[in-house]
Amino acid sequence: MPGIILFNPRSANSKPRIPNSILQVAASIEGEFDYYMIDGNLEKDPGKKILDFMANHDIFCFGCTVMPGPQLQQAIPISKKIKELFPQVKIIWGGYFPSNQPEPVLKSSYVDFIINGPGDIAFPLLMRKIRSGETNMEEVPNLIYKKEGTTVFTKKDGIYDQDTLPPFPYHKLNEFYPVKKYLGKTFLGSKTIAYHSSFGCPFTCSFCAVVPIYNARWKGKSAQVIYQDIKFLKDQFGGNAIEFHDNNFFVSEKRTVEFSNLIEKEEMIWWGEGRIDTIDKYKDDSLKKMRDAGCKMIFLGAETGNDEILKKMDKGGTQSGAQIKSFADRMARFDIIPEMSFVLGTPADTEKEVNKQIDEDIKFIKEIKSINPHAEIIIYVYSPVPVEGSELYEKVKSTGFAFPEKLEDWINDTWSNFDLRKNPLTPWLKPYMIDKIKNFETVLNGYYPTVSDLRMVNWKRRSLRLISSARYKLGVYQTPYEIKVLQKLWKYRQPEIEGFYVE
Ligand code: B12
Repeated sequence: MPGIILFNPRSANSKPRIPNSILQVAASIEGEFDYYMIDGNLEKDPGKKILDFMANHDIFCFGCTVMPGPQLQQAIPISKKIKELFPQVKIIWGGYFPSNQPEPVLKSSYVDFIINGPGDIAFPLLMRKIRSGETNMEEVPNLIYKKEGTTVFTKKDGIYDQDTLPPFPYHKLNEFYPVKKYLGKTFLGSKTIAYHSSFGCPFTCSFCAVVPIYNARWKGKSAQVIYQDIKFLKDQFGGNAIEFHDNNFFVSEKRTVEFSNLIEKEEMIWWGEGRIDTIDKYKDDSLKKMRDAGCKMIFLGAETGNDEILKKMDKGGTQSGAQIKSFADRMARFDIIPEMSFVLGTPADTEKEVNKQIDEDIKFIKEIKSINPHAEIIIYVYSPVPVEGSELYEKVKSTGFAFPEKLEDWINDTWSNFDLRKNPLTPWLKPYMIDKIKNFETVLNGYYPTVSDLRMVNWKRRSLRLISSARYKLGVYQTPYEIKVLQKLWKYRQPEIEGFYVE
């Protein structure tokens, strides 16, 4: 039976983790279509593997998951080559990049269809229509494609009831790549499971790529279903820790506590992403239960200590600078590590204002560390996402900022680092501002090395702290080469770039 290739392009210098994007897509066609999973994180030359496979098998569709950033380095050239050598093969892209940037993707003329958001219903229906030679795709939900030069967006479905979706075909993945290979060592455990238990987020922060796709909706699997899946991965493949990859795992206190009650006896350590104002509403008993059940660290979007800017970012909810500080203190009392991410360098009317805000955010971050020295700090530089109509994005556009219109331009030197949110080259951010942010980050990571880098043994931590202390205390961040040299020598890992996986 003609088959489908599902491709997970390589993510930059990070250890492979369970490719949930293509695994969930595989679940939607399991038993109906033959499919082959190819993971760029585990293939020396995935392009050659895919083309050889197509030359020797009857393949009618190539499905590729694409996040912005390094995954484009493989997704673009491989898709282009396939269209050249196998023009009859339909190329379908899904994931955050094509969903948020459909025009350059479809204008490339080698991507036929984009799955806009969840593909659980859209993909099997699209496959059936393609197999039966149908050309009218209007009834396929969550689809974007070109029709006589016009971009067609079909009806967007609400988020599906996650408990009703088919189980992930881990057995099938195991045929292509041993699942054990994906359970890497992190500071959470020696066999860390990457698991995704919900879609979307109830909030509309205007710097977040989730918003244009899910529009403040959220749906999650029940605690029971999550527990069953995790128990299966523990018993079958020896998983002993969990990274929840949800955009917002902690939306429901009831679900979190229910899951904690279920997972506690399994003695697994886990990490997930949540909101400060949501979790701050949790009862002390709930936080204690979470900690007792293995919740060690929570990734939290703190963004900035400036309430005006939180408002401009449509952070919504009740989050404030004062709450971020009190929450850092509260988390210390429950021995849960708050991993707070900050977004520096948002646009303002004058260069002076942009620079002043960066100084304030640096001062605020140091306050958080003095309140809770165990708080982990992640620093991002604001890189625009197309949240049309939001005050922030309108401001961005007014500065003349525009995304590349040509797909290949997204992998040229200028733009390939754009989405890493480290140096986005936005018009209002001057190079000296980026240097200040990066130098502060170096000194901060020198004085407080991340707990997640297992290779940073104590004597290395103490040495880094020693040489960074004067700079950190005096606020002297220029040219911190002595710290950089040691961080390079000891291959210091930043979790936001490389994830937690060390082996
Ligand atoms: C796991 C993950 C990673 C992993 C890599 C995972 C991998 N694929 O190997 C690591 C840690 C390496 C990583 C790194 C980065 N990531 Co990341 N990552 C995620 C995360 C947390 C989960 C993705 C996932 O597995 N979701 C679960 C699956 C089931 O959902 P899904 O991908 O949405 O898939 C569904 C649909 O989208 C659709 N679909 C998706 N793909 C496909 C393909 C086909 C063929 C079809 C039919 C359908 C389809 O159907 C699926 C089922 O319904 C997401 C946030 C999130 N919760 O989704 C961020 C996220 C995608 N990453 C993000 C970013 C920015 C990055 C980095 C650039 C960060 C950095 N500064 O370095 C790097 C670079 C990545 C790269 N390109 O190499 C952003 C993207 C923002 C944007 N502008 O679009 C996100 C959205 C986080 C955020 N909230 O901002 N990431």
